[in-house]
Amino acid sequence: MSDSTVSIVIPTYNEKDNVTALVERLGKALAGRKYEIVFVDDNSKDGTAEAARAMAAKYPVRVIVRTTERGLASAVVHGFHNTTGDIIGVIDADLQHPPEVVADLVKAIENGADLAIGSRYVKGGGCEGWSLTRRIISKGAIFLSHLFLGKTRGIHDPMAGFFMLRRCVITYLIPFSQ
Ligand SMILES: Nc1nc2c(ncn2[C@@H]2O[C@H](COP(=O)(O)OP(=O)(O)OP(=O)(O)O)[C@@H](O)[C@H]2O)c(=O)[nH]1
Ligand SMILES: [Mg+2]
Repeated sequence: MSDSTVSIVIPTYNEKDNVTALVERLGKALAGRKYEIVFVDDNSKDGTAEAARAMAAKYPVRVIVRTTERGLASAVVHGFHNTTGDIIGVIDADLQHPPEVVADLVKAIENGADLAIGSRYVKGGGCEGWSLTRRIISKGAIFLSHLFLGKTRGIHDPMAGFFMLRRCVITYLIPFSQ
């Protein structure tokens, strides 16, 4: 599966200052692989979409701007529908999720996992020196549960999501017919 294409979905709302560094760091993490980066921007007023589009000159970046719908979870699902990769990932744009870890998550999928989840920083803690397994904790899972299991949506959570999965995992859950 090492020849697989990786699609990274990035939901954005007012992230102009972060998208350039994010794409550069993802580009390094995924160097030598086939990949695409799909931004789903909800009509940010700070020029996020333009800054992301500017990266398309040098990186495999596409930018989708939604004007009639808003919201993180639906932006991610919208992104999923606009990917082509066998491995699909989601990362926040605000650099709270280290883009370098994407390489580890891809490897976990290539080594047989259906889903690889990275946690982001924990307040008062930190994850320096932690093993990847230790870092793989609940936040991404909570995000996924909100996405796919409507009844969990009432639970208050920042809805952070940093994960990667095999395409077949979501084709099972979300019909891709559009
Ligand atoms: N398309 C889209 N993206 C969003 C929306 N809200 C947040 N985002 C993006 O989703 C990602 C996560 O949002 P954050 O605001 O960082 O959420 P968080 O990490 O839980 O909260 P903070 O601790 O404040 O950073 C970021 O890339 C945001 O730009 C939205 O309504 N639409
Ligand atoms: Mg954040």
